[in-house]
Amino acid sequence: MATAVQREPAGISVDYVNEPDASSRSHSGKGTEACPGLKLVRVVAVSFGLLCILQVTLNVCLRVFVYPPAENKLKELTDQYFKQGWVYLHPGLYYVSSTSNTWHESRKDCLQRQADLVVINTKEEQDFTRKFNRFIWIGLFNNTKTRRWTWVDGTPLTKSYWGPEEPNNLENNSELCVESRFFNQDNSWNDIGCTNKNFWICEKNLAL
Ligand code: MMA
Ligand code: CA
Repeated sequence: MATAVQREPAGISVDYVNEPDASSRSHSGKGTEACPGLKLVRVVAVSFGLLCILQVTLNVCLRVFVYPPAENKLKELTDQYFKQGWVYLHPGLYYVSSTSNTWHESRKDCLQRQADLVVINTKEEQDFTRKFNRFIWIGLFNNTKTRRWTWVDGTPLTKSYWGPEEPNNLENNSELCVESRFFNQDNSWNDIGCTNKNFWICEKNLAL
């Protein structure tokens, strides 16, 4: 607080020029003195506000950088696979070959891609195999030990889409592999010798 000293011939007196007068001093001090809890309330309120802002910022950062929403994750993943020629058809990823090969070589190619020949569990998957107007190997084969049609994932055949008169084991009693052949029909499967050369579809299931 600035002070000024005035010298007067009659004696020395000190006048507080810039000091508020007594009445205003007592008035300004009155708020906090009369209500000392108010300052504490203000501090608490401001701290709470700051904490809220911090929390929101933290949540946004976690959302964006650490735990992005599932859709973002899926988008990132499918974008990566798309570049390598995979197609996303919920809930799996499918790779359609651009060359043809035997059933076993085709399966080997899928395994090298950390996938396997397609296992058809839904009508959507069945229709997908017909879209390409080609003979396509699927992951179904005749297990010579059990003599049952078996999927490459080990599950037995329940819902099937055999073409008319199929499976007929026509070729020398050795039609042990399955292709999607009659692509113009809902029921497109044919049993056929495994050494024939076809295009193939690999399937990879995303563990999300
Ligand atoms: C071929 C062969 C068979 C299939 C018949 C259908 C002539 O044999 O692909 O597996 O059942 O065609 O006509
Ligand atoms: Ca056949």
